[in-house]
Amino acid sequence: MVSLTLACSAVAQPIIRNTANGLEATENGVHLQITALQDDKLRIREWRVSAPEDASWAVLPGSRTSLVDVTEDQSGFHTDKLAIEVKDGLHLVIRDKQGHILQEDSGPVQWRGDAFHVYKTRGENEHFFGLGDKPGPLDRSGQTFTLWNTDSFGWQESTDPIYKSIPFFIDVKDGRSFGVFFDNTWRTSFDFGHENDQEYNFGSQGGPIDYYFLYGPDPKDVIKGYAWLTGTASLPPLWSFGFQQSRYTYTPESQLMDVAAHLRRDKIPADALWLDIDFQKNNMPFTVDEQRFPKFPEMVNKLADDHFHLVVIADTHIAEKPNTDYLPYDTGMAGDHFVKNPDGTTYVGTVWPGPSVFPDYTQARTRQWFGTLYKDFVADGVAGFWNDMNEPAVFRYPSKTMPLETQHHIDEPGFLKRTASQREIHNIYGLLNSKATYDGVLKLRPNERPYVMTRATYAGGQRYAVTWTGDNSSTWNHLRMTIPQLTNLGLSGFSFAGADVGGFAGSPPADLLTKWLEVAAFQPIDRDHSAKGTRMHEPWVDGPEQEALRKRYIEERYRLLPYLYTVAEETSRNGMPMMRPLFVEFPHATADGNPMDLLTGGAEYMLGPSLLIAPNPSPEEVAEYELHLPPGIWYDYWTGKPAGSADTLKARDAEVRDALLQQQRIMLKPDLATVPVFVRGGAILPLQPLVQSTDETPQGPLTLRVYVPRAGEVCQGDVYTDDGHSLNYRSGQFYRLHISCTTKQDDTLSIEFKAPEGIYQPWFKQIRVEVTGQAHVPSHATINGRTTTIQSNHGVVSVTIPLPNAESRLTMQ
Ligand code: MIG
Repeated sequence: MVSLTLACSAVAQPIIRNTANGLEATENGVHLQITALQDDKLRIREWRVSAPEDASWAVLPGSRTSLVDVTEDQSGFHTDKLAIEVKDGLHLVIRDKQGHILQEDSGPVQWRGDAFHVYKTRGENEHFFGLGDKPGPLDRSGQTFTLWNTDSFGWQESTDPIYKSIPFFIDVKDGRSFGVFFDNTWRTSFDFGHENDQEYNFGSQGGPIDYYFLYGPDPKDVIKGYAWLTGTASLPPLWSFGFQQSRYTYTPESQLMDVAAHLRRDKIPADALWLDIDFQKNNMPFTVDEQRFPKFPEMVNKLADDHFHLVVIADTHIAEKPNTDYLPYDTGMAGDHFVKNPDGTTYVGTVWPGPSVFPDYTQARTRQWFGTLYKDFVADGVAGFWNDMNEPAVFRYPSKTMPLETQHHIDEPGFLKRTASQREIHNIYGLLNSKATYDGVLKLRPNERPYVMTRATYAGGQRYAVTWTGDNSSTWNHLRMTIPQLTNLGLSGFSFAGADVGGFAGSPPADLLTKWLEVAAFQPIDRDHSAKGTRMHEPWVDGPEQEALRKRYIEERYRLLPYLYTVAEETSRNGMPMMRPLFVEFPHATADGNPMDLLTGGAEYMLGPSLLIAPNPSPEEVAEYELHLPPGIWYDYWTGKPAGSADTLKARDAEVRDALLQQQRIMLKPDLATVPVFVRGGAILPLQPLVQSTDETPQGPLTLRVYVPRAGEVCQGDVYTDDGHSLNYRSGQFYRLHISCTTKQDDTLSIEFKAPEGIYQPWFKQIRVEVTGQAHVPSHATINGRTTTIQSNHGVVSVTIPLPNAESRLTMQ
C-alpha cells in the first residue's frame, strides 16, 4: 500500500490552473493555492479534503483579500518582483527577478492526522530572526521552537515556549531577505535546521496550511510588508516613554505615595506608577481593596497632580463569586460570556482569586461586555491597563492552562459561527483579551489613546497592546538577554516592548540594578518591576552613588524624548521597530551578505536610525570587550568625539571591505558608569531640556544635534511631536519637521528646514542647532541669508533660531 502511494506520486503531475492572480494546483488529492496579494507578497494555502475557512484573527481583511494581476508561465506565474514555479509533487520554488532562489520546498508537506509540516531547503548562510519573545540568540538558525502561550515564571534562556505566539520570521540569505508569516493559531513549531541542517520546517498540530511570503530584498521592506499584512502598533501616549516604576505590589496606598514622593524628592524623572494584583479585593479583577486603598479616586487625582500616570492590573479571569454583588461575574453569567466545558457548563479554573471563569473573547459581544468593565477605573482617571495571566494561565494543571477540550463559541464578523476548542483558540486568547481592553477603553474615553500592556498575544496583537517579556530573573545573563529578545520582538511587530528592569524573580545586586537601569534607558519601555518577596528595586535603594548613576541615565532618556517619540511615531506608521538589529540599518555591511550582527552576537543594536547602543556583551565580565561599528562615520554620543569612519560599502573588493569593517572595531573597558552609545554620521538628533515628567512643558529651545557626514554626503533627521495623548494627530494635529544638510569641500555646512507639516503648535519656540564634527570651528552663520550669532560653550558650537514656519536655510562656515 505504502509503495503503491509512493509510485503514484512519483508519476503524478500537478494539474495547474492559472488564475488572474496566481494559480491553483492539484495532485493526488492535495490542493495548493497561491495568490499574489502584491508584486512582492504571496499567500500560500494547501489542503486535502476541502478548503479551510478563509478567515484570520491577525491579518487585516483588506490585505488578506488584496490581489494583483500576474503573468502566466509554463509551470507557474510571475509578478513584477517574483517568479513562482510549481514542479511535480506540488514542489514550490520562489525566485526573485534575477533568478535567485529565495525559497524552495525540500519535500512534500507531511501530514499525520491533522498535524502537518512544511519543509523548505536551507542554505549554509541562511539566518532567521523574529518569532516574538523566544529567548536565546538573536539568530534563530539551527534551533527549534514551539509556539504555545505559557505562563513561564522564572523562564531561562532555554525555556520554550514562553508567553507569546508570533509565527513570523525573517529569513536573510546571501544579503537577500524575505519574511514568512504562518497564520495558524494552533500549537505550531519551527525548526530552522536543528534536526536536518539542509532544511527548515514549520508545522502545526491542526488548523490550516496558510502562510504568507513577504519579499524584501532589504529587511526594512520585509518589516514594512509584515506591518501592511498585520497592522502597525498604534502610537502610545508620550508618558509611556518616560520612566515607569512598578512592583508586585505597592500596598497600602501610603507605600505607593511614598514611592511617588521619593521619585520627585530625588528628582528622578518618572511618569508612571503601576499597581499589581494586591490592590484588589481578594485578587478579584476590577475591584479595589478599600481597606488598603480607601480613597482610590482621590489617590489617582493626587498622583495626577504630581504628574504621575497610574496603570493598574486587570487579569483576564473573573472570580466565580455568585451572589456577592461582584458585577463582572454577575453580568458575565447573565450575558453568557464565559468559556464552556464540552458538556455546556461554564468552565471553572483556579487562579489568583480562587475559582474563576474566563471570558470567551472569540465573541464580539463578549469583548464589548468585557470592555465596559473598565468604566469605573476610567472614570477615576486610571491611565493604563495591564492584562496579565492571559495565556490563559490556570493553576493546578501541569499544562498551566485550561483543558484543551474547553469550548469557545466563535461569533465574530468575518468568521463562521462555530464551536472551537481551546486547542485552536489558546494562542489568540491574549490577543483577543487585549483587543477587548483596547476597544473598550477607547470607547469609554473616546479620542484618547488607550495604553494596554499584555503578556500573551499573537501576531497582529501589536494593534492593541504593548508588551513585556514576563517573569525574567535578576541575573546578569537576563540583562544581556533583554537585547536579542527585544530586538526579535521588534522584528515581530512588537516595537513597544520592555523587560522588567532589574529582573522580576530574585534580587539584583547593586551593580546589576544600576547597569540594568542604564541600559533600559535606551530601550522602548523603561519599567522597573519586581516580584513579591524580593528586595526593593527602586533607583535609590543602594545609596547615593548608585542612585546618581541611575538617575543620570533616566535623565538622558528624558532629554532624548523628542528622538524616542519621533522613532515611535515611525513604528505606528510603517512598523519599523524602535530597537533594530544592525542588519536592519546596514543590510549590506558585510561582503558575504551575512548579517553584521553575527560579529556582535546580537549584543549591539540601533535605537531608531541614528543611535548605536553597545553595552558589554557579557555584562558581568570585567575584561576589555570588542565592539563593532557599522560602516560609515560614527561619533561618541557622550563626548561628540569621532569614533570610527571606515567606508566599507564603497570598497568593491570583498577582502578590502572586510578589512575596513575590521577597522571599525573598538576595544572597550567596561565601566559601571558607562553605556557606550554612538551616533551615526549624518544624523540629526532632536533633544529637549530636562523635565521631571512628560506632563511638564520643557523650558527652552529644542536642540538639534547635527552630526556632520563626509563632505558631499547628506545628513538628515526628523522631529515629530503632537499633544502626546489624543488621537487628534490622525486628523492633522501634529508637527513634523524634516531637516537635511549638506557639507561642501570648503567645510560650509548648509542646513535646510522643510516647511513643517501638520497644524499642531509644538512646545518649542526656538531651535538650537549644535554641530558636531565640522572640521573648523565655524565663525559665520546665516539664516535665510541674514547673519546670526554663533555661540560657543565648552567647545560646543551652536546657533539658536526661531521656529521656521516655512522652508529655511541655515549655513555655518
Ligand atoms: O503569577 O500579578 O508576569 O509581572 O507581577 C504571577 C503578579 C502573576 C505575573 C506577571 C508579573 C506580576 C505577577 N503576575
